[in-house]
Amino acid sequence: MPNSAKKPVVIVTRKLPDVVETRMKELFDARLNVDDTPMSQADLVEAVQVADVLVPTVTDRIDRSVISQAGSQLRLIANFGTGVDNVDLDTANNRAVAVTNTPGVLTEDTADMTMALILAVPRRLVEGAALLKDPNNQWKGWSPTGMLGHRIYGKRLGIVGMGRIGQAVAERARAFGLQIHYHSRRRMPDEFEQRLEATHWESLDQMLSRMDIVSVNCPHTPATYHLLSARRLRLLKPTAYIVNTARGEVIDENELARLIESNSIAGAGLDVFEHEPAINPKLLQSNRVVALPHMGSATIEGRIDMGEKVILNIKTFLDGHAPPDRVHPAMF
Ligand code: 8YV
Repeated sequence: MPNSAKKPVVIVTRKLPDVVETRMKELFDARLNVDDTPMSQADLVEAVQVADVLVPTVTDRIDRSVISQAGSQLRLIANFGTGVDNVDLDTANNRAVAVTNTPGVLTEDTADMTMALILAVPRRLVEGAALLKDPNNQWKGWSPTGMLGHRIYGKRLGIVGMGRIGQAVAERARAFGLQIHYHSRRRMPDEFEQRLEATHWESLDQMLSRMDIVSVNCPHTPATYHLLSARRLRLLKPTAYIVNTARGEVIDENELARLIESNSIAGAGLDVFEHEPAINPKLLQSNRVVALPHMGSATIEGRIDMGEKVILNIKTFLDGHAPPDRVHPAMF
């Protein structure tokens, strides 16, 4: 039977896992980016002039200029990702373009990566591995004072942002014997605080000055831009470590680099950067920094789940129902 109904045009800005793309091609008039070349602002404008639905990622800046040049057929921006700081939510809302994201499905992977960095930096995992892989391998065997790092058991972990990922980090960290502290817009229920023996700090400043490890797990919003400002970073103890798997913009990266360079903090585990893909070179030069290429949610399972969520949001929306992961400007 010929299908005379025109399928909605769905433009996907980056290459997604094959199974996700196959399903999108079945359901929609999907325009895919097979060679994964990031789209320029001009490409994005061209896309929103023909797409019914745009599927961008963190690498696309869907700003006021792009959205205001969209054709009237654009009705949904179904972000492939949880953070929506790449989308101008207010402009989308004013133009009656709905926005959805993919919460929940990358919580565990991102929390795992956070925990990996919490272990890797104080225990010098990357330095140790590099020592053996160095073609001029200088390792002379075990020594009582070789490769000494710092114990994490019993140390104070301060989690900035106790949303889904913050909570998943807290659960893991507790099992490793860390003391859980947190600063968050919303205080957690008593049950959570009691079970994890978690201490809530009303004052971020006070928490920062007392922590051994700080983990950033809040979204990037206008309110959290440089939340860890130069002033606040200077409150950290010189023995403190900082881990960020959220967004680079939450930390003043240049000040962090200065503090690392001057030994004013002990180290950093960074999966995200303020001006990706650019990274302050001082961070890359330091042995006390473990830097990763924004791979917190980079598991094939997670990326397929994210694609599934994108498809579900598009389908539900186009069928005339409220998509499960609709984002409203007031939520951020
Ligand atoms: C994603 C992320 O890989 O979902 C997020 O907010 O930061 C990442 O884990 C990326 O956003 C995909 O667009």
